[in-house]
Amino acid sequence: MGLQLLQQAPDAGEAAVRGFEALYGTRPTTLVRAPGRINLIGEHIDYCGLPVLPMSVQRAVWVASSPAEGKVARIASRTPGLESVHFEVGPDVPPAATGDWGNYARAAVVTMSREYGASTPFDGYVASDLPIAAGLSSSSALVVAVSISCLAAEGREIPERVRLAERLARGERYVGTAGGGMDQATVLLGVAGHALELSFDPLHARPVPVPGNWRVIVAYSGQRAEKSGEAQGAYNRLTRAAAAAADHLSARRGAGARGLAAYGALVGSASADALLAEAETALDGAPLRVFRHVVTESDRVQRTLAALEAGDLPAAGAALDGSHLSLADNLGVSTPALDELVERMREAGAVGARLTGAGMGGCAIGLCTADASDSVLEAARRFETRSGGPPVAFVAEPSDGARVVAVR
Ligand code: NG1
Repeated sequence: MGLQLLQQAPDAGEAAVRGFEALYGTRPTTLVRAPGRINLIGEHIDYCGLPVLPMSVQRAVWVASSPAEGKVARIASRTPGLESVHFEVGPDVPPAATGDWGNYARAAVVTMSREYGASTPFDGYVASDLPIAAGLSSSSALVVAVSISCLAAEGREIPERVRLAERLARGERYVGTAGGGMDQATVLLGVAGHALELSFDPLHARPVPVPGNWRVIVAYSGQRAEKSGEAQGAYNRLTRAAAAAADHLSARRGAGARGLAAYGALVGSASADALLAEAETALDGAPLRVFRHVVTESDRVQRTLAALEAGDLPAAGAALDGSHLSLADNLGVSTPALDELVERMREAGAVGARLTGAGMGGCAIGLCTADASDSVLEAARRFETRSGGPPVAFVAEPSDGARVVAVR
């Protein structure tokens, strides 16, 4: 089924090359593919430095590019939601208004300039078969693809990937979201057929094979998951509440670590139940709810990891269901559409389902056996048709991380 969908999808790589030729009148010298990702589990905890379990998928953002004369990088697209931008290559490009997608391209070039000394202007053209602003990390895929294109204009190859992912996680904060490091790492470090156990500070990626009879269905809630304006504010408030909670508990214990950096030691110090009991006496309001989510979600990541390694699909499904509930109840980042979508997938045979990514719109995933995948996919498609959004539903195929592809 996944393969059929891939064949039906427009060849976005070819579209990037053709778009480039039509606009600039020459053949591009470089073509970069940067995949999107789903997060199997471990939501809203990467910014606490806690391990997460995402996988890169077959849908990707593609950038065709060539070095240019002058000082300006031009990045064009006809993909809805991605308008063309141009700006001088350098370390101090000012961001445009919050929510302007061009800020992701600026973030990439500013980071390449600051961290790798990039200074060569380039022309680029973006095409994508990854839905934009749907919670599948189109933003980080774009950041990674533009970064690699920027270095290619200087004649350089993809630098050491773990370091690059860490630098881009910091670099993407240029757009105003206090994000964690999951997305850039998954886009760069994905391995076909595998999920990634990602741990942070320092970043480490351990590929974990996905059992052959497991399927992950991805479907769209019909609501954009755009991190501009209100959604960006809500995301940043969650990170502040998470920091306040850890800060308070850590200080109470007389421990040295503060804020988000305190989570590693806190979570390692006691069971989830013991930590929650301690938090109930010390915290209230948003910090208590967010802490409850972080601690239980971290525990669910470990359970899912064990289930993945043991091929225990029901155990993984139960963890996914628990994650969705906590994201809805403790963090308030689900929506009625996401709640209904996960319910429809469960009814159709998913052993577990949850929103994926930051939430507040975007996509959900349903975990099922290969046998149940047609029925879950059908249910997801029926939901998408009813919700009136673009048809997105597909079977996720864990794919390799970003790469430079020969221009055909
Ligand atoms: P998405 O779903 O791509 O907006 C965001 C953050 C992640 C992570 C998730 C929630 C960015 C670039 N990405 O992802 O780091 O915190 O939310 O788990 O900010």
